[in-house]
Amino acid sequence: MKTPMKTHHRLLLTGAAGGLGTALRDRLKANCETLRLSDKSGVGEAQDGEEIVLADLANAAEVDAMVAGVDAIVHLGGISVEAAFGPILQANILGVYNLYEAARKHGVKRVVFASSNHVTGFYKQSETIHADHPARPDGLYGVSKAFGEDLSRFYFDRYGIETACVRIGSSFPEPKDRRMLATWLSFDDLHRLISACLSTPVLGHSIIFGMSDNAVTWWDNSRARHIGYVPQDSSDVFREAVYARTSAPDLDDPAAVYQGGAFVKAGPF
Ligand code: NAI
Ligand code: 15L
Repeated sequence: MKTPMKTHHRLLLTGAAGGLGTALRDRLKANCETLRLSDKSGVGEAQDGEEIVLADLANAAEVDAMVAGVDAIVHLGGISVEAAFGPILQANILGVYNLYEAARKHGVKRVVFASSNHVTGFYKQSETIHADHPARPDGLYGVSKAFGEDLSRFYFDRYGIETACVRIGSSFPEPKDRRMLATWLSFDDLHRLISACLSTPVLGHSIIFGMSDNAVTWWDNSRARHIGYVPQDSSDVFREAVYARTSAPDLDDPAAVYQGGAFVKAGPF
């Protein structure tokens, strides 16, 4: 992969101990002089080019210290699946507010926010949607990501903090089922997408669906061409293997009808 530009001196990665944080940890060092890693715990020792500032996103003072001195933020931290409202409120709603307040106070002007396809999970798998379609969250998790998208728009309009809301599809080593043939985002493409968000001259407040160059797709990224993201991977190479190990979808099952898959019937917790 072409080496990305070191566009930032000190870049903050939240959720660094999670699945995507772990996948991006080495990759993002190419984008900055120093990568600041944060999570509640579990990031291990700092390696070359890294520093660690642990923080609970729900704790405003800890988040303030986590953000102080960075030039840009890749915000992955938070609850990443459907869950009870209490933890979602703390990590995703209060957490994203604390993050933007700290960014405002410390003059951070660019954020890449890990939003989710579950902001629009109640559109059907037979529909193609783009960034201007209204949110149709498929659960409290999706609602919390929609809140993050709206909050970041407010901080752009009022304070000029640019944000890319990346509605990540399914970012795993391989697509796990037939739905993920449409939603899959390779780790390398995720890094390409974040690099594009960090380096594009004018980001503004943008919504982009995080997907690889999959033949089957429900999402149209034509409103985000200014970001300059060009995916280079595709789920298509996994299609035969996925079909061989999975059965045809039951079209009476909401998980097969809606884009959010099983999330549309998860909970209540
Ligand atoms: P993950 O659950 O593996 O990682 C999330 C990290 O956030 C964890 O390390 C956790 O400790 C941390 N975290 C949770 N609550 C926290 C708090 N209160 N304070 C500080 N840290 C906290 O999730 P994954 O898969 O790595 O996803 C990363 C981000 O991308 C999440 O925001 C998720 O919603 C989003 N996303 C991921 C997708 C995927 O396919 N992996 C799809 C769509 C969105
Ligand atoms: C998400 O938002 C989740 O974080 C991830 O675990 C996947 O389940 C993904 O969506 C998906 O829709 O496949």
